[in-house]
Amino acid sequence: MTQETAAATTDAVLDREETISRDELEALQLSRLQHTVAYAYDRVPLYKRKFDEAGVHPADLRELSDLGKFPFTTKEDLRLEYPFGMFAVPQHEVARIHASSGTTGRATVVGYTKKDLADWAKLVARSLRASGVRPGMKVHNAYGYGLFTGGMGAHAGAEALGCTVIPISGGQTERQITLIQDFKPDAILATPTYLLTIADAMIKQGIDPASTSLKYAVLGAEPWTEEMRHELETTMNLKACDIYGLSEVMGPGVAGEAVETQDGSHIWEDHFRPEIIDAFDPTVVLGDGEPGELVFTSLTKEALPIIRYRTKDLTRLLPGTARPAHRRMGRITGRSDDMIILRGVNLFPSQIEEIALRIPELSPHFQLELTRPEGHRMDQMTVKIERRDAVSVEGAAAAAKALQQQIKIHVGSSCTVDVVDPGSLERSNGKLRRIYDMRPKG
Ligand code: DLL
Repeated sequence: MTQETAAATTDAVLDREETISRDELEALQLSRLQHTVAYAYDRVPLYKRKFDEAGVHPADLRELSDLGKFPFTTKEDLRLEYPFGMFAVPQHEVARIHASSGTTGRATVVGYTKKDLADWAKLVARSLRASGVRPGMKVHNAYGYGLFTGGMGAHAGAEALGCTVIPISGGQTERQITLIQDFKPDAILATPTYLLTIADAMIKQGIDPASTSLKYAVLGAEPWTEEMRHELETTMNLKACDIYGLSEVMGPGVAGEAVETQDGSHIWEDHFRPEIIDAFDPTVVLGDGEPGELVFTSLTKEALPIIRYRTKDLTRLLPGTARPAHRRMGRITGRSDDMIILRGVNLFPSQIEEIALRIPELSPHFQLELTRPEGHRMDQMTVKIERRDAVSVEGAAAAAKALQQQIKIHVGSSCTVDVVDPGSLERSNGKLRRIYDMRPKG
């Protein structure tokens, strides 16, 4: 597709790299990859040590497939090098630091040079534009500001695109609703579960969520399903697209979804080289289309070059569509460390979301409780899920039975379903916790 035709189909001026051919893109990837690998080796002791131990040298990278010879980087590496051991530039060249809180152990710290920040803003702008956002639009940014990359990352991208940004951050849902009513934004940026919280709170206040000025939602930072997209689009009368990213690789905007196809996020491959590996045998690099763990190598980052970072996110690579040279990623089914193993069956919360939302009596508000009752050797799972407002108690009982059966059929696990009153489960303010693990430790 030429630049003109691409621009015509999307009614926007695209970056040149969005419209180049796959061959041209791969040539760019190779030269950027060769640079990054040498740069990381020369500047970050951890990479030098790991490459030396693995017996590989930057000069061994002659073609893209040679990347498979290089060792992986993990979250543990970043933790061990806490706080700044992975930085490839002196501290005075680091313009910004972000960090992930990390539920266990030390935080993961990431840094950006001025150029990194400019590239990041450009890629978030590219993602937002793909998802329908245009210069001049008002953008309500409900991703959390602070050390989390969501708020400031999305903010800078919306500004770079030429939007008017409303930096509300996450939480204070009543206030969010007032500002949506008063400022009349065109687009909202939030986690899918937080947008659900906002829609829900609107209904409670007697406001029809479909009546607002919002036309686009760009949602990410947690797994969500096509069923959740349908739920949000119909309740709020808007177009909802996915945005993906992670702090270690950059933040939001590693990949973004096109509103005209809504078929998964395009990975911006001029800045990141993705691979899919077998999560259980990482020596196996899988082909396009095959499900496994997503791995990224940065191609342009200065402060924190990242080589073969194991994301733990499970998905697959698909051919590019709206941006033909850039491959898409399928929806993230879950993280390998969020996988529930219930009596030998692997299960992710997103599977429950998918099944539950097909049952009209049930709402998208649910949580999974894992227990191991006294004297039992087997784990048990209870799905606590709210019924929809208008549903009777008898209707709810039938829905519970249906959900239990559907989970047994589609996932293969037996579980208990507890349908609870509307509004009784905790609401999301950002990334929602779905799993409550109450099993005895050890
Ligand atoms: O969540 C960055 C981000 C902010 C992405 C805002 C999109 C929007 P972290 O806190 O480092 O960064 O968490 C990264 O969140 O490895 C995935 O497990 C998950 N994740 C992010 N985006 C998506 C998505 C930000 N679109 C981790 N779908 C990642 C599913 C997602 N999971």
